[in-house]
Amino acid sequence: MQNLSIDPQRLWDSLMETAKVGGTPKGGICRLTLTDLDRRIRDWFVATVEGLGCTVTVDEVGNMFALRPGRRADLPPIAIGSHLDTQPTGGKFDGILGVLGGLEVLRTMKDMGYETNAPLMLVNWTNEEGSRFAPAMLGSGVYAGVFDRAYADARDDRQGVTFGAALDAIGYRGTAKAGSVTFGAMFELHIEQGPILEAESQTIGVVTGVQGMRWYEATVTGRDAHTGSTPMTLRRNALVGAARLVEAVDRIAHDHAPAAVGTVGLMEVRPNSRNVIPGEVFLTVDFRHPDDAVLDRMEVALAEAMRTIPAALGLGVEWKKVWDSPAVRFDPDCIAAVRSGAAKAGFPMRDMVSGAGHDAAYVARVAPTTMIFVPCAGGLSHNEAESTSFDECAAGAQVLLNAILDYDARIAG
Ligand code: HGY
Ligand code: MN
Ligand code: MN
Repeated sequence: MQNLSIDPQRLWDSLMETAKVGGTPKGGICRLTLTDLDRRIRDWFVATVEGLGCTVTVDEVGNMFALRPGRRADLPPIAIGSHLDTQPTGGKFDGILGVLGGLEVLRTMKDMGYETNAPLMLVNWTNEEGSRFAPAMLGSGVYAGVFDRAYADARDDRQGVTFGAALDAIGYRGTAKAGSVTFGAMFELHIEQGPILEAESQTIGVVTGVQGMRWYEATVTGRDAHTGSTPMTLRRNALVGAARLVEAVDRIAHDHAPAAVGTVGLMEVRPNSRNVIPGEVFLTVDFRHPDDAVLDRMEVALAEAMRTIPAALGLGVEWKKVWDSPAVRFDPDCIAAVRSGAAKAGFPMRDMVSGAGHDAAYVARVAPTTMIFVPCAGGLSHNEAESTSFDECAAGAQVLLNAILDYDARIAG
């Protein structure tokens, strides 16, 4: 197995160049899934990997697979995957580092004329973020058989546009059946999106799994009325009920500290007029914990809050669970390849479980999978100020390359 070294400047230049597709004045990226900006970055992806001699397959939910042949076609490809879609106020690195880090691995191998035993496959998963179309990780979820295509196609955004219509509109509905493009393992490079690596001065996170995640939606109903002429005793203010539910979600998470997190991140107040008492509020709940049994207890507490808080204010409420992604453990052989890759590069490392969701969580259901983390400044992500340094990006891509070479040698026996 040769010592190959990535080109840190080329990686950084690609990160900065592609960040312009949806770049925001504050230095972030707003490149929502299945928008024209997503189409542009997908077009760039196809042109770039085809320029390296890869062949690109797109499946029926827009997942993109760039195949680089290896010496032995009898071996299943080793995949490197992540996502190119972003949050509305996303950063330059969330997801993108994983795809461009994989691209740098392919570019390095081409430069060095290096041929792996197994083919390699660079993957861009559709709608990892789940911001425009819930749930998150939808493309990799359909690939792994968690959702079917019809479910994905029917998911709609807050303007009523469906996933299927948006995918067709950008021209990235491929012909390959979801799950039909197979590989033998997947490695995902990603920023940690949390504070641990930076706080402990570690360069590499050896990710052993992903915590459990559950999303809920609730609609609280009261009655629109005049803010000036309606006595406080006659009001049915849906926003007061929603506010107390926000407080309840926060309390439930604190009650299951230190590992639990709970967030109301999206709220729509209707009619949202300054002199109308809100008659309806839509809100979302995001619960996470490494232990699914604790999530069960948090869900019971949420049900109690939904039962009691609106009723005490004379409000109605309808709520449901819209996503349940159980805790995931990654593959020991893949993890060993990452550990070996980080040791070979001489970077300090520590094991950790991912707080954020990733495509790797669903891909792990159908292929040996693991992740590599690098720090981000202050642990900040899903924020335009998200920042990972030149050296940290380079370290992640080098460890990714080393892990791929290590794993390739292992499977070639
Ligand atoms: O929600 C998540 O953790 C991921 O960023 N989609
Ligand atoms: Mn991500
Ligand atoms: Mn994200």
